[in-house]
Amino acid sequence: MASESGAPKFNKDFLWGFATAAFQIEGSTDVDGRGKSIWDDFSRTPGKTFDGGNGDVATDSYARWEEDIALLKQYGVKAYRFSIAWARIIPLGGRNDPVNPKGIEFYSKFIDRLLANGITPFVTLYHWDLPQGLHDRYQGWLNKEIILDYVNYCRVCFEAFGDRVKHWLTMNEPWCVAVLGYGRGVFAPGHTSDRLRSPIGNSATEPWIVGHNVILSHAYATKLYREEFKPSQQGQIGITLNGDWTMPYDDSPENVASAQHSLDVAIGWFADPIYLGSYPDYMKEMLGDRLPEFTDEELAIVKGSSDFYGMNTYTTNLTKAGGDDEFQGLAEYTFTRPDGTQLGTQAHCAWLQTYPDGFRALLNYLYKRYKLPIYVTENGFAVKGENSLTIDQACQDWDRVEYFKGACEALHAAVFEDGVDIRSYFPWSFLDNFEWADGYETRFGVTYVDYKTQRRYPKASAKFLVNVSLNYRDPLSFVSYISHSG
Ligand code: GBH
Repeated sequence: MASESGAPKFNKDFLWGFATAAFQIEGSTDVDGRGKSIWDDFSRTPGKTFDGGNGDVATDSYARWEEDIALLKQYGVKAYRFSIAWARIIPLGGRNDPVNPKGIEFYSKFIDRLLANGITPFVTLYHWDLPQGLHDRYQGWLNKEIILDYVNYCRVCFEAFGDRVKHWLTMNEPWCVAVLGYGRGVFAPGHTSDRLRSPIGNSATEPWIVGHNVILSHAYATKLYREEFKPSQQGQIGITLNGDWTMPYDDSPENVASAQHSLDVAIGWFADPIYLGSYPDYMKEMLGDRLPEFTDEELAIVKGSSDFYGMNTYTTNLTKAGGDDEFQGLAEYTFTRPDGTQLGTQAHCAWLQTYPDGFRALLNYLYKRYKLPIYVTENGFAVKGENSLTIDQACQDWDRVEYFKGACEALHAAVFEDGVDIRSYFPWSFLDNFEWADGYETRFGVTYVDYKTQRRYPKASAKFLVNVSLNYRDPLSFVSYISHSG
């Protein structure tokens, strides 16, 4: 961001921190009046998670919240991104269902403790844990009804916490909600056309309907916040989208076009209506009348409904035109270059390799296209085979350090060389935790969690990031710190 003297610098309120999500860490699923979420039974169903793991205990953070905050304080973070479990606040989910005072009390004391330790709460209202009650009542995100229930839930949160929370994220990664939950069927509620996987679902229609209802729910919640809460509470509200950089596999015209097509579906599906006011043309062509339409009145509420660009990003894909995957814009992804070399270091998950230049390129693309300050709300790496190592070995997570080293250099270059206005960096994740369909097999934490004892052990990557966060303001010491570590 250009300063008065013209030299780019980090924003004075830049937030360093770590991120988590309620279902991945809290456990205590049947405590203090919490209702069920769609992930409760889904994760308990045989075959839905890689190792059979579920969310019943996770990192036990509902019980160990004080210990967690003490560790965040020890790390010296300026902010912590966490999510609120809708079913703890309104156990059955709906606008006429009772609010649970114990749920309010839990997050309220949590927020107070963060603030008492000088840590800014950065709150996600929805990170995939839909109340089961709403799924049972009317099929959850498939039904427009949900807009009213989601907005009511948000109102309860703004009223209860908005005096202290100044950073709100309405939704985490709508692409994942729609595609993984209702297209591929790998996340709750597991709808898909693949009848070997699920008796219910239509992957050709449902994801587009779900995405549409998520956008509207987000937009109406923002409208509510801006009209009734923002004038007194003075906070910011926006959505956070997943999205990875794409590069054409080679310079054939089809492959060059495919890189933009995949960005149009991975990111533009949500970002274009929210920031620019319409679905991408490529999606309209690809989907025809399967893509729902906004009324003029809705569009007026959707356009401009995010105060900033919330960015979750992990990797870069090489794209080739072809295949039948509409969720990737009819492109195929690979990490193998035409000469047979790999793009970067392979993570534990098949979809993730290290590629810092892609992070920098994506920051630039998003800033140019959507023209808003960017909050990086997730970025991280799972070391291959980490779960089979001893605790000591796992804490020497040099591939993760290498990943964050590259990411911090890219962040630095985007700010100081490219002039991108970036406001936060939240590595994923504070702790190893329940990695959705991967169960506990895949570890993303900068802190190792021994699930037998629930003890936490800082990994080398935590120490690296803590040191970077102490040095980032001065471009020279930042770069020299990064290049002398790891
Ligand atoms: C984030 O999503 C989530 O917000 C977080 O909860 C999670 O723990 C973290 O990542 C680590 O996974 O096409 O089926 O191969 C990351 C975005 C988008 C990454 C979809 C995986 C490919 C899935 N994800 N992507 S698939």
